[in-house]
Amino acid sequence: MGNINEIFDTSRKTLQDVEQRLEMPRREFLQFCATLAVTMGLPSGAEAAVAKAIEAAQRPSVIWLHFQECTGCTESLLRAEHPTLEKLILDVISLDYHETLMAAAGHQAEAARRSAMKANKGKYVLVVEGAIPTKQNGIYCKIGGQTAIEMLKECAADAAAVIAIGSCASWGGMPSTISPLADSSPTGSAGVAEILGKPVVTIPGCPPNPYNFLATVVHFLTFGKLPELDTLGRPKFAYSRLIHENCERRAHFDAGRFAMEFGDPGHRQGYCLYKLGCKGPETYANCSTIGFGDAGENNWPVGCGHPCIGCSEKGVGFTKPIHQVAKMLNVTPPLQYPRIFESQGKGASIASAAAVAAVAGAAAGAAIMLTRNLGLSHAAEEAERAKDAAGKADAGKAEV
Ligand code: FSX
Ligand code: SF4
Ligand code: F3S
Repeated sequence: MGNINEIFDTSRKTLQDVEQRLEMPRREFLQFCATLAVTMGLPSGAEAAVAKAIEAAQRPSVIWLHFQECTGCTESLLRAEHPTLEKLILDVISLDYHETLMAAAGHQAEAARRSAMKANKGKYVLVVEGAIPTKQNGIYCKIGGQTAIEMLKECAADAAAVIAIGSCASWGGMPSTISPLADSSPTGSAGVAEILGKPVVTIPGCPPNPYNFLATVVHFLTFGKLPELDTLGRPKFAYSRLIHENCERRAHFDAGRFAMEFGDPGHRQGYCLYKLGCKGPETYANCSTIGFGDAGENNWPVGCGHPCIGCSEKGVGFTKPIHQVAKMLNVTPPLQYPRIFESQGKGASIASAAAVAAVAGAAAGAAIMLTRNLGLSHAAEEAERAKDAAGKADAGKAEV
């Protein structure tokens, strides 16, 4: 990766300039910088460095490729508001090639890509959206006469950094789904790192949260380097905690209160979706803490009443059946959670098992207890449902 001073002109511009460019009040801009700093897990006060970097950034050239995907990654980036993310991103970066957004088409577009690559050799950021088909030498995705494999390799050769946005580009995602009747996906879809044979930054999710992408780019602008990554290339600030650890329904899980069917009383009261197949317990992402878009609180799959399908986790999303229950990777509730009393739940409470684990550190024992309790709780709820049904039947008879 190049040195920040070589990549960007760090001469200061004023906040007023930014205000005008973004058509955004200064206070809103600074609030936004603070949000990004918090998303990145930076200490308090870091928003000043973020604001300074955005003020001074001389828009690094970005080449954005699209392969096998639905364009949801780009769409989610363009749908965010307050401030409009696209306004900010288009101010912070120079988007020199993006098939969905650019006005140019055909040979003109390909010429623009090549000239941006030549002018910014070694300095541009390559963003890849979509998986890369590998079967039959990659003929299932061709742009301007080149296969996706060829175009990716050509563009990655002189890039300062490569970012795979979305689950498709990160590890194959939805196009890599394998039918039970086959032993590989129809087009042999692969992720960017697999094709390039080297690690890249990955921002998985289908689509990924736009703030995770923007925070990664702004980290690059602020510190001249990428944020700390895990072994799968994911920024640790966004993907180091399980969704289940910070889920708003977690108290219901700990108390053994589960929705058993879509639309049942538990579902309507916001109970935990574990038994409907929620993959939050085995998916690392910050969906439960930052939400999506700006439509208000709880704007994420579980908040809207649908189990997490693990769209950002390789081996879970698009691999496990949606309604199969998740594997529990961690049984201990976060320390900040208030104690849940057994009497609030139905059947034996998971809280008791989790508390044993927290106090005695007996995670293995707690896991056994937890498994038992999930079973007991399920049985208790089934018995309750049977009782309710019998009650309704009796009431029906009485009315006749
Ligand atoms: Fe779609 Fe992106 Fe999913 Fe894939 O997101 S939202 S199919 S991750 O590449 O456009
Ligand atoms: Fe939330 Fe899903 Fe965990 Fe339940 S299982 S607490 S809905 S993440
Ligand atoms: Fe995907 Fe689950 Fe988040 S389905 S968007 S990883 S809540």
